[in-house]
Formats: sequence, C-alpha cells, structure tokens
Amino acid sequence: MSAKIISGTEIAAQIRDEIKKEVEELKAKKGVTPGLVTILVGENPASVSYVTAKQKTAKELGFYSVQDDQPVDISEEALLALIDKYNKDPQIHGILVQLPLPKHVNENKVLYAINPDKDVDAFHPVNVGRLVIGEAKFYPCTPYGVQQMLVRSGVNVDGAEVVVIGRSNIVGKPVANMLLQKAPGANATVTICHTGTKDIASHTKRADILIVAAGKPNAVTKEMVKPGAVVIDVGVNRIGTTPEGKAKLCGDVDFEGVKEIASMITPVPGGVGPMTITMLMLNTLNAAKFTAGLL
Ligand code: L34
Repeated sequence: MSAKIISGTEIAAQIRDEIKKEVEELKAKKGVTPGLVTILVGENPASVSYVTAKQKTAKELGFYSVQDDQPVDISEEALLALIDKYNKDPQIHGILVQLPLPKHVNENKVLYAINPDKDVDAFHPVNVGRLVIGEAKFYPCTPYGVQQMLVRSGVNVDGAEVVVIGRSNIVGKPVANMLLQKAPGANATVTICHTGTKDIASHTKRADILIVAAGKPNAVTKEMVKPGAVVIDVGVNRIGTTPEGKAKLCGDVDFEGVKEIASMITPVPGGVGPMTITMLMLNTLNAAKFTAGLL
C-alpha cells in the first residue's frame, strides 16, 4: 500500500482563492489594500527564489507589494532605519526580512525592530509569547502551513500523538506550541526530539503525526515510522542541479521508503514550501484587516 500524497501546491491554491476573494471585499468595502514589503539582503540563491515567489504571489492576490533589495554589506544601522521606515508606512501592513541575514548583522536585533502588528512572520518575541499563551495574532508561516495541510486533509489532530523532529525557532518550537493549544486543529500530545534526544526512533515510532524539520536528508527512514502515520516533511535540502540548471531538492524524509508505510505524506518540492508562502499572504491580509478594524 502506498500513502496518499498531501499536495501543498493544491491546498495552497485553494487558500489563495479564499484570500483573493477577501482582498477584493476589503478593497471594495473599506478601501484597504493589503501591503507587504519583503526585504532581501544579499543574493543567496535560495533566498532570492523564495522572495521572488512571495512577491509574485502577493501581486497575484492584488496586494500592494514592495520588493526591497539591499546589498550584502548593508550596515545593521541602515537595516534598522529601513525597518523603521516601513513601520511608519501606512500602506505597508506586513514586513518580512528574509533569513538568513549576513553574519555582521544581529538577526534578532533586526527582527525585534519590526512592529509586532506588522510582524507577518510572527518571529517577534511578543508574537511568540502570544502564541505560547494561546492569544496569537499571527501564526508563523511554516507551522501554520503544516496545520492547514493536516486539517484540510481531514487528519484528526485532536488527541493525536504528534512528534516533531527539530527545535528551531522558525519551525520546531512554534509548530509544537501551535498543536498543543486547546483549540480547533490542535489539542495534540506533543513531543519534540532534537540533537540531544537519546533514541529518536523510540519516539517517532509512537507518532500518529510525524513532523520532520531536522535539516538533513534521510533523517527519517521507514523503520522509524508507525504504520499508518501521517508524515509532514518540512525539510528543503539542495542536492545538486537538474539538467535544466534548476536546483534539485529533497526533504528530510526518505520519501520512497516511508510512503510504503505511512497513510499520508507530503512531498518535497510541492509540500510545505508553497504553504509557507501562502500563509504569509493570509497573515498580511489579516494584518490589513486589523488596521481596518475588522479583526
Ligand atoms: N523571514 N525567512 C523569513 N521567513 C520565512 O518564512 C523564511 N522561510 C525559510 C527561509 N527563510 C525565511 C521561507 O520562506 C524557508 N522558506 C521557504 C519558502 C518557500 C519554499 C521553501 C522554503 C518553497 O516554495 N519551496 C518550494 C521549492 C522552491 C524552489 O524550487 O526552490 C517547494 O515546493 O518546496
């Protein structure tokens, strides 16, 4: 038996249709156009590709969108001044600074300079704290995308044993925090495994839902998965180039092996990635709705 493939591409398209309708309504009823700025420092090829996709999607949805490219040697001070400018710009509802930033810039200092009400990544400590206490205004894009993939695929998260591999501030910790909340699409029992975990397989084998954000290919093989489990692969690893010169990607899960034992699995590409971008759009729409007094 082979697992059902959860298509992030399809679910993301469905959510974008919903957003598009809401954007039209917001424009017509309130005269408000959601505005998103994406700030890209330097020319890291992966970052360029993600930011380009974010801008393209924002335009397709009828947003006001600004792509702000900065040189790799921009000073921290200049970057902070730029953020201050967008914090004050009433046409901008969402500010995204693409990570990673160059080493000479203090990443946290930059992220903390973003007005929490415009923090559509939900990386600011105010938004992290809100998430933890169940009062979130924005959900971080990748975890939010993971939750939507589960819910919209009919997976019952309530009461499920969820195991997360990875404890990053962008994926592991926030996805765990989201799914343990007493809320619809959550209320799971969550375990987080990381590099300090003694026997990762002993945990993953108990998982009804396994979320993998380990950052390396083949971190999960079929021996580690319970038959019938739902496997969400958050990894994006560049493992060479295709004959057409495009980056060849793989996730953190041995897809071919694990799909023989899981009940559902997400592919890479076409899984979590497109969802991340779409949830950023939903957060930006919501940020605009907050300012219009609609949320
Ligand atoms: N500030 N920095 C900030 N916010 C984020 O949410 C991100 N992230 C991560 C890197 N830095 C960030 C992203 O946007 C990772 N990430 C991201 C976004 C989109 C995709 C992957 C990672 C994506 O669309 N992946 C496609 C393949 C794209 C390709 O060919 O390169 C996929 O189908 O998986």
